Amino acid sequence: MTWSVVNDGTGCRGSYLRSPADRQLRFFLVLLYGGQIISWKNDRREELLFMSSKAVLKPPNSIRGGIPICFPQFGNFGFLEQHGFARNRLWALDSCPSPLPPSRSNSSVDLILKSTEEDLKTWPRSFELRLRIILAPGKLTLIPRVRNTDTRAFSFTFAMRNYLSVSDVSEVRVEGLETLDYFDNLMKRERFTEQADAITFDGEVDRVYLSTPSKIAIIDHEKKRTLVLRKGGLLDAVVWNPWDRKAKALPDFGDDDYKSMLCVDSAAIETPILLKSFEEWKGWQELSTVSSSYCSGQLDPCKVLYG
Ligand code: TA6
Repeated sequence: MTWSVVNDGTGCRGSYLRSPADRQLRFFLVLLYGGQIISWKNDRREELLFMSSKAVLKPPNSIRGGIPICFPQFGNFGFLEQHGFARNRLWALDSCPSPLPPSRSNSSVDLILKSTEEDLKTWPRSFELRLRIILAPGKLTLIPRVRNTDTRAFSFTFAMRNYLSVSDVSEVRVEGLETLDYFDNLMKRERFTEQADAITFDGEVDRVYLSTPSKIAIIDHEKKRTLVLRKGGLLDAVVWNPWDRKAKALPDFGDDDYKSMLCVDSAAIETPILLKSFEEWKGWQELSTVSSSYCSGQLDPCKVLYG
């Protein structure tokens, strides 16, 4: 299995990594710009990730779709730019990734982002952010690691923002977050407790769910497909859909795009991650597809969530 590096020749977009199409392995595209996965397809070549119809794939903008990395700050939970700067930086191939347990899949790639003189002006802490991406049949695993290469301790918040492609968001259910507390970003981050037995969507939602279980199911009735998000080292989860008014207000978001996307992120927000000098933090998330849904009666969300 070989990876190919494609440079789009404009030079300003950095390079693509594309795994050659293989019946067993899924199509997959990651940009060095933002260290961002922008496409993941299943063996029916259906795109599983959302990309805005108005996305701009050029610096300095962040790319509205795929899986951007929010670091060293999530949202406006701090003094830095919204969602930090990692998503607006050119990452590199990590030619000598520090060891990780071998993955069963032979389709993995390692990316790295190191703090630059420029970064140190806005966030005076030196770091190395590594991202291992592993592709396996029906599964996409991301393993981020942050090493504090500074002489002082620092803390950060973090998220892997999963822009998921859905058939019709008003028909989607998210299970696994019931009864949890959450910060509502639409209500000045006031804290509430989820009363519903599943999250459904009929308007803008922008919430940070706190200390969630490690499994969350995103059930797409129409596509008879459930996406299962498993995560570790990332206690929180963000659920976001801008709905119509916010979609119109976002320049890089198509007016109707909100109908076919949902963000369900793995995150560390409520309790920032503290790293002493030369310490390293590791998190992980795995997205996998289960091809059935409630109405087929074949899928019992409880089985998905609780095994
Ligand atoms: O999910 C949280 C959030 O901060 C929302 O409030 C909304 O602004 C969204 O992220 C999009 O942020 P972005 O900077 O990508 O436009």
